[in-house]
Amino acid sequence: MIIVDQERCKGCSICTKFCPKNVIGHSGVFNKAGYDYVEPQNEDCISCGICSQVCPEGAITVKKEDKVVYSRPQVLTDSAFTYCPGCSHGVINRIIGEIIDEMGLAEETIGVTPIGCSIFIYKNFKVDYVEGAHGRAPAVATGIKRVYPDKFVFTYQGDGDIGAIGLGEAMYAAIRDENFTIVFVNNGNYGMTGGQVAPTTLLGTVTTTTPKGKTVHEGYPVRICETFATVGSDNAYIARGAVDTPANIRKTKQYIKKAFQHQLDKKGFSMVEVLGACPTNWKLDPVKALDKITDTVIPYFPLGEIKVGKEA
Ligand SMILES: Cc1ncc(C[n+]2csc(CCOP(=O)(O)OP(=O)(O)O)c2C)c(N)n1
Repeated sequence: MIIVDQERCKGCSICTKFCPKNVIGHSGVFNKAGYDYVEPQNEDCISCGICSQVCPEGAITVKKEDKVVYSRPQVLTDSAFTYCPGCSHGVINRIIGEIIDEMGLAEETIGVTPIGCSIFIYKNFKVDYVEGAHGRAPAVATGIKRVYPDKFVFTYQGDGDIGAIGLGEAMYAAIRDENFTIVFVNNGNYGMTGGQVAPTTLLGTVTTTTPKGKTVHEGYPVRICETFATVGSDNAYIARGAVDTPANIRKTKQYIKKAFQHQLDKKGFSMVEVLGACPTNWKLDPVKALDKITDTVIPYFPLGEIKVGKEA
């Protein structure tokens, strides 16, 4: 059985796409924020938990008889996410929350954000956060981790942040084999500022700064993980996941967990890229935006572990 937090739901329809039993549908009722929230339409739920795994708002609790199969991670605050409907930042925040709960890291964690939609993570977690300037999170994280080597430190960044203005800071953290973890979200554009072209934007893509489509004039799309894999320690951990399907969400969670463990084992630099959707700036509904990741983005940015340290 599923319980939907009606006030958290933003009606993005991603749960309805993936429910294997077609249990979930729109209620036709609008919550206080103005969204037509979803609710169960029949009794066919098999408590598989997929709806809650794909929900970008952490709005669905799944129970089997009296047992909770899935619920919102404990480390998340009660406040609703402020991302746009269907934004992948929500799913990625939730996965990180699940891992922090499972690994018991809440008390030890210091998160570092730069500027971009990634910044909102600090409102969503009951852990310590420090905010750096745009692109500078890896420099700030370097200082924190060197002073507090036993704290668990991770940065949470955007693709514009890590691939353009902050490329030097991030790459030098890898070159110096700093013992913290970078998680960055590749949504193919500068999300917060309205969808400008980013280093990861695919050729031909129309953005607010490439109205005729991106060309090599703005640069070939950068495969950040592969580039970083050429520098630094042979023992670094670098992987790329995506959140377009339940299977890929689960795989991405494994990569991030592995990266976090790499840091806890003091093995040096770790980084996970997550391919996500920005439905608002892509001008697609949330379900079609996920299809775009599957059909167009993943073929250019292959998923998997890109650098697995010899001792990993
Ligand atoms: C030094 C500096 N330059 C530019 C900006 C404006 N700015 C704020 S967010 C942002 C884009 C962030 O894009 P990205 O890193 O891809 O993250 P997203 O918002 O897509 O998650 C820019 C350019 C700024 N805040 N500071």
